[in-house]
Amino acid sequence: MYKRVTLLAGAAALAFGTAASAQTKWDLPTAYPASNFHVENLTNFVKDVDSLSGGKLKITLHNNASLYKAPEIKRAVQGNQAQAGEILLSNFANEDPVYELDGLPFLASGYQASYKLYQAQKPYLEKKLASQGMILLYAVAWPPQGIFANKELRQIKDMAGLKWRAYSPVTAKIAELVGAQPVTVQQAELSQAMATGVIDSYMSSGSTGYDTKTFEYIKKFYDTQAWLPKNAIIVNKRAFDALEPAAQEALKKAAAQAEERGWKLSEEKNKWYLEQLQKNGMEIVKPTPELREGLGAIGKRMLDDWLKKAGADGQAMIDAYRKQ
Ligand code: PCA
Repeated sequence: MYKRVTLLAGAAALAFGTAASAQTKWDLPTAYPASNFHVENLTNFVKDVDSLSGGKLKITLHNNASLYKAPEIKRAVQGNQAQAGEILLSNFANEDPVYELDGLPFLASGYQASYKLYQAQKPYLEKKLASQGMILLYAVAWPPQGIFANKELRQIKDMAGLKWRAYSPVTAKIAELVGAQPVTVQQAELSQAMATGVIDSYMSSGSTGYDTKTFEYIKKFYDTQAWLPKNAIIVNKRAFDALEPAAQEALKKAAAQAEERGWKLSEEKNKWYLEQLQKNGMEIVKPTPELREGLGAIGKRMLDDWLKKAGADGQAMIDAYRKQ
């Protein structure tokens, strides 16, 4: 009798052990809300990973900065506190110039140019992330960046004195160059910053304008189409290596699908987002040639600075982009 019980217990432990090791659970924090197209895409990615892995890899998505705030997500993935995460690459511009490239104004405007820039940037991005113990799963562009402001902006001089919300070192630098006052605020706190008057303007996409109900506070969107920053989904390398090969394949396949779907969704929804802003009383303004010129000159200056910082790798990225 004693023996039988032990055997049964042993078998149960074995079965339990097998089940436990066959299913892996990951956390994936993002700083953006469920309404955001990146998160919509991520939600489908998580479902695809589940089905392609036959239920062996379960990813829990934590949206709206509920698990980690935007600037903390990268470090959480690096330390494996979260096995995967979504980051805005240009948030990490101070760590390495490769993270800044897609945040530079007027280097690549429009989806096609931005996708080319991504192809030129990708090998360097992967190398940098690998040196930090992480793997790039996929990256998707935000819609083109324009300026939200109540003030009439005919030239960059008119931007002086604006209380300017920055989301990255580059957007803070733009404020400095035009004489605005930069305040760094991530999207999750943006509505509150507008409601309390901490900021009265910012540069971002129609997507963020919609997510944060910017139309309740700001009445104009200057459609400058200055650049398309990207969000990237990254994974901790140790966590990835610990997966069974079939689960690794499932993850990679779902990532490739999400990247393709995400770029399309970004472009399609950009039109929709701008319509929603208009429906809610916002004017979509075509920038004057003077404003475009002024911003273009700022872009040129920032690219020159970037090339100095980024050295040979930077030049190689720009050359690869321009050759395509
Ligand atoms: N929205 C994000 C980053 C770029 C964008 O379009 C934000 O404003 O925080």
